[in-house]
Amino acid sequence: MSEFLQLLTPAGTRVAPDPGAGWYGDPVARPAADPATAHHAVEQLAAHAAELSPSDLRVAYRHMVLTRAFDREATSLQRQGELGLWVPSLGQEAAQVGSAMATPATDMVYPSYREHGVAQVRGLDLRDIIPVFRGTRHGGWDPRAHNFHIYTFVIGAHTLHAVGHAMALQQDRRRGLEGPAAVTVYFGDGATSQGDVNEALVFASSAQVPVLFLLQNNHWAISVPTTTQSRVPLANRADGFGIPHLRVDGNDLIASYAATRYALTRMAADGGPFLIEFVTYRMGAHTTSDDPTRYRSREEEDAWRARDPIARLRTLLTDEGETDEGFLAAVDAEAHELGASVREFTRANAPGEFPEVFDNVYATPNLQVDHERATWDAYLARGEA
Ligand SMILES: Cc1ncc(C[n+]2csc(CCOP(=O)(O)OP(=O)(O)O)c2C)c(N)n1
Ligand SMILES: [Mg+2]
Repeated sequence: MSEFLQLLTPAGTRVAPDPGAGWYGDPVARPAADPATAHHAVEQLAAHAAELSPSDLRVAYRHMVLTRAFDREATSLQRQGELGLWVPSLGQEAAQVGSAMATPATDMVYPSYREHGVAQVRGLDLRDIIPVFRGTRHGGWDPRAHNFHIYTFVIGAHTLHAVGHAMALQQDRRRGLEGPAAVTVYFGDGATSQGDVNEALVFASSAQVPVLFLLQNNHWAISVPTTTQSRVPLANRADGFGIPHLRVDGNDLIASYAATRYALTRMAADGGPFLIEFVTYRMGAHTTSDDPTRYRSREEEDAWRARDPIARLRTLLTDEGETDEGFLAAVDAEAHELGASVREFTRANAPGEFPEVFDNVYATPNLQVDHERATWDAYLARGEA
């Protein structure tokens, strides 16, 4: 029985879903859903994997390479003192790009703080992430522009926001209003120990709202290993909440895409939540303030480097004759240009005044916020800032 769903091996070879299905969990087979058997899931997952055309795979490859280039540049910029902090996504590109490519543009996405690959797929200008880490702007971008919420640094808090959002969608639907189908939320292995995340799972299950929990198990919560967070695979925890789940090779672009498509399709049929655990690895430091050599071995890092998500997809594309030197070189050139443009943007990026910090606190006018805005305006007017 396989540990997780894999459709593309580290050697870059396609494989069929293993019907042993140790990666599949369904504590409550709901009548409205598809016949929720592991066998049925195998067929559906294979069908979703087949949706990815060669051109889609090239798009995915490009997203992953650009994300990595952006991440590498931002890491260097922090080292040069241009950013206060950076949170690397290195190694998690397949889980992020695969799941994001499977998510409709109309569905709201709640990232945590490491989802640069999801931002890239949603169409955010990646440079918009920079001011958050340079300390020049609050939030960073308009969440409505790409249905991509601002980063949340308070571990797990946004899982509750996502569930609340999904409850609103459910209410709209009951009133006969058209709207997006689901909400997705990204969080980490460490976050699963947080009260907020457990409350979010309870509320999502009790209210049966369409929220997709996308758990990136990158094996570490700063210096605490996943094995300390849980004695069972994290996906199995969803059983206790009555939430169906999949455990997926998060370094496998095809499995990450297919699993997300499967989950969203099933949620559309039965309305309830779903959880996917992406088993991946944080190849970089937790943040640029962290030194992973203090708590993990070189052997462990090397073992995961051999499962690199980008190399795996490049091998597949090459072996299937779906790419050539021209395409690979063009993507590399674009990545190089992105790095240069991020560098230029960052160095020129000055602190803003971000008056919008007062704008989005409440939907309607609020006396306290009005007072705070007036105090801030008066402070600026005195010229002491
Ligand atoms: C509520 C809260 N508690 C503690 C922290 C400090 N903190 C920042 S990141 C982190 C670990 C998170 O690990 P995980 O959920 O696995 O996500 P990863 O960083 O690995 O992506 C902690 C404890 C925080 N930001 N918020
Ligand atoms: Mg983690």
